[in-house]
Amino acid sequence: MNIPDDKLLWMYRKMLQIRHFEERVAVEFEAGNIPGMVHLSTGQEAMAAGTCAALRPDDYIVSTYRGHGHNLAKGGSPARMMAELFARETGDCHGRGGCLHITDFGVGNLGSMGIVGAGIVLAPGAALSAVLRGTDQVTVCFFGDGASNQGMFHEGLNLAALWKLPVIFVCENNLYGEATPQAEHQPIKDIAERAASYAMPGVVVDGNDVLAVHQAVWEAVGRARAGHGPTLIEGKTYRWHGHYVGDPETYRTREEVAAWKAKDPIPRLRAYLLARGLLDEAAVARMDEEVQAEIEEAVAFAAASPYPDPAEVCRDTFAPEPPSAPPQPLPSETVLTTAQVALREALAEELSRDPRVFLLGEDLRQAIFGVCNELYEEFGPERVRNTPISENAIIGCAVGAALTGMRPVAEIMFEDFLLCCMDPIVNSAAKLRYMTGGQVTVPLVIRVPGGAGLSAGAQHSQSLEALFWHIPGLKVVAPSTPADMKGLLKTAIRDDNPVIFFEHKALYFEGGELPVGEYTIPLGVADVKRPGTDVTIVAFMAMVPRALSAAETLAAEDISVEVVDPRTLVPLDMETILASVRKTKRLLTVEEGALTGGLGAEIAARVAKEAFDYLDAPIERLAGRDCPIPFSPLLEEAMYPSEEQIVATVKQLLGRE
Ligand SMILES: Cc1ncc(C[n+]2csc(CCOP(=O)(O)OP(=O)(O)O)c2C)c(N)n1
Ligand SMILES: [Mg+2]
Repeated sequence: MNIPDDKLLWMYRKMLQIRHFEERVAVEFEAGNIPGMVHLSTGQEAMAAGTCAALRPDDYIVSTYRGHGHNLAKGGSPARMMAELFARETGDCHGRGGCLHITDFGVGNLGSMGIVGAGIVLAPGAALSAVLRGTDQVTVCFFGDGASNQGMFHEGLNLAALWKLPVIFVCENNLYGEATPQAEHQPIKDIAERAASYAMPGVVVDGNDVLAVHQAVWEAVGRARAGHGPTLIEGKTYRWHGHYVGDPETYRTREEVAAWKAKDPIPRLRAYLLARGLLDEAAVARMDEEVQAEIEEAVAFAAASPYPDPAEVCRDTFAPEPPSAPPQPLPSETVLTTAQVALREALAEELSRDPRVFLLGEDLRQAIFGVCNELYEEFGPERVRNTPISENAIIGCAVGAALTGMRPVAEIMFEDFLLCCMDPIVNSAAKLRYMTGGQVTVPLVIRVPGGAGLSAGAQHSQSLEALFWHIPGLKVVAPSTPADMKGLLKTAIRDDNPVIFFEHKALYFEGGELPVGEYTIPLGVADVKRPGTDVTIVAFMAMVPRALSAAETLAAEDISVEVVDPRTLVPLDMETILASVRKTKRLLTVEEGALTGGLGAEIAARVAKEAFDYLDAPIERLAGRDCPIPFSPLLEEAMYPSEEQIVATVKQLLGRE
């Protein structure tokens, strides 16, 4: 391979920059100027420089907590990265990310993952997004030898290979995962061997030979851009420092470290450049001085920069709301239909309206609840994407695509399976905007059927809304009628934040009035499903029809119940709930999820704080029992608040037992 002279010099300078930057970081860390932990890649510079030399500015990388070198090689600013490590407002992530999460979106660094292996499922999403947008951008995913044992490695490589996505998986095999040598964490020596099981090329290179790294990546990039799919490249390399600065390093010998230092990639390339006459000793010294001066400037910039303002600690948890249009009345003409039809209409309208929207999930072509079945026929397999049974890859892919300009709508087949992909949901989707200091937006929707009533047993029936309400950075929608489902789903798809959209299975086939035509419903606006004056019931999802039925029964006894359906948990319309409680002076919450730590607990706490003086009775909560969900219909029904219990509790609140 004939590497142009300017690229050879660029790689030399880049390795030098990474080396000086990181060695200075070690000094500043030990001087107490950098909080937390630092993970250095000293010794591995050829991997970052050789790889990124094969990329264009508009290509993407997904990085790791050992990512200073990746960021510099992709074009990141040493000054902003040093300021980030110094925990300053001027840092890349405004002090929200630190060493573990160095990100410079502007140069195509989509993020550094502190979770081992997490990036391996995001990279296929960025690559898919490029394909769907019709560009030939490629995505490089850096990860370590240890990460190749994660389930996400399997899911990510399988999906990328299956869909022939333009990803280059670059494994920096530095022979250790923290303190564990490779021989103790996997039964193979060459991780690249694993490529064979995904029918993709697997290449082993000397990771301290920048020219070998560059050549392998260059070829892989060529294949990826030409539509021939991903490659797994393994570079054998070594980190000179421990896993982190201060690591006691009891797991390796000084001799081993010395032997690898003798294979330092920088003098190796220098010798080649001197021999080729591309550099002379004077030029070498000059370049070294220039790079040192640049690092000196970076430190001075960082040290002189202000710290972030503690008053802004929550900034960038969510993307800013677009200016809100005044709420529109829903179309007055309605048809009697099901939630399934309402959801399908919402998806079809948004797919037609916005080319950035696409659907992905398991069995979308012929699903159990069938919301997407006809959409597959109508919009085709590119935009309604059937996936392998790989929940991490489904959500990871959606996150990667959302970061890079698409608006994916992922379906997880049952709510219980959300627990199989908690990492991409909670650690990636919910946090990426915040921990990058607001550099990225993650506009994705996760639709998920849940709840009980179909004798589906403990692993297909849970109501986990409360669990996700607890995660800052996620919006949570939990509707109860076909009309709300349609209007809220359309809004969720247009939202710039990750939204979990809970759909109750038992409501799919319930009849309901659906407004005819185009409309949306804003998130964060509760709906008073029935006005009343004596007691407020705040009910959720399948408990809304039950509460309405109880209210009807109670009306016959001259008890007037107001039923409030919050419809969304994040944002939560406390104003409507408080206004109702201030009027009725009594509150009952009714939900299907477990009582302990449930939705009612949070609402009760907020009402007790904001409207204590108005309450004429203690707040009551009815919820699912604190046990797993049983199979037998009799037992299952005993799990949940019955209409009779709702009636009895309302009477108790009024002292009319
Ligand atoms: C899911 C997860 N498990 C464990 C850890 C703790 N941890 C951080 S780095 C690391 C070693 C990873 O090794 P490797 O993938 O080889 O990367 P390297 O650190 O060698 O660059 C571990 C176990 C983590 N951050 N995330
Ligand atoms: Mg390692």
